[in-house]
Amino acid sequence: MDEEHLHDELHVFKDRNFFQQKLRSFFTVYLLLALSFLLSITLFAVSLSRVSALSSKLHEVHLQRKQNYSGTDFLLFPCGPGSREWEYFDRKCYYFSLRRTSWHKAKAHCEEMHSQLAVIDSYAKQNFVMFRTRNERFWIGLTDENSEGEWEWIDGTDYKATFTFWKEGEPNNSGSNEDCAHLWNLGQWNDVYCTYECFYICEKPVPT
Ligand SMILES: [Ca+2]
Ligand SMILES: [Ca+2]
Repeated sequence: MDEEHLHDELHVFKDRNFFQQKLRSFFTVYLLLALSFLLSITLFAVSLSRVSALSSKLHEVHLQRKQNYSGTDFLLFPCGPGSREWEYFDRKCYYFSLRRTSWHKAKAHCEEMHSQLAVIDSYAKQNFVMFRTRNERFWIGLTDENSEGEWEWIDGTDYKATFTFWKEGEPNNSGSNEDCAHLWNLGQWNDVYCTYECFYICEKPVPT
């Protein structure tokens, strides 16, 4: 082997060596990239499963709370935890207004709240409302606007067949203009003109 040939051989060997080194470093970079890709995929999958586990846990808690409402919360707030101004009595919910208004506006306001002016059809109910109203005047759902002297409960309850609690001498249709009933002194009923402004009682069934 002459010197020139040896030199050439050395050169080729150097080139090959350089090429192999380059290849190795490329391979390392690709391996690292692939590894980091795998790692991110794994992390993503783990976090996704954690999020879904958390959301199903939340759903469970929400369901439990809903079920609890029919238990303890129902005993504490039978008229609904979101409507604490409603008071429970004998399977119904009652609202005692804080503002005075006419009978017709009171009727409309009760209807807006998916209820009606109270129909006092028993002594037990009368006892409940008169204890609560304490001599203040409160409209009830009783009127003789349609026909003078023919009293009618707004829900169609038969007036003649049910309990009444008129004050002595009432209803007297004073001034020929008293067509709406309210609770008066000691919770006794009085007829007064319908544009008179007083408090009012709304009632509705217990929400299911
Ligand atoms: Ca009248
Ligand atoms: Ca009267």
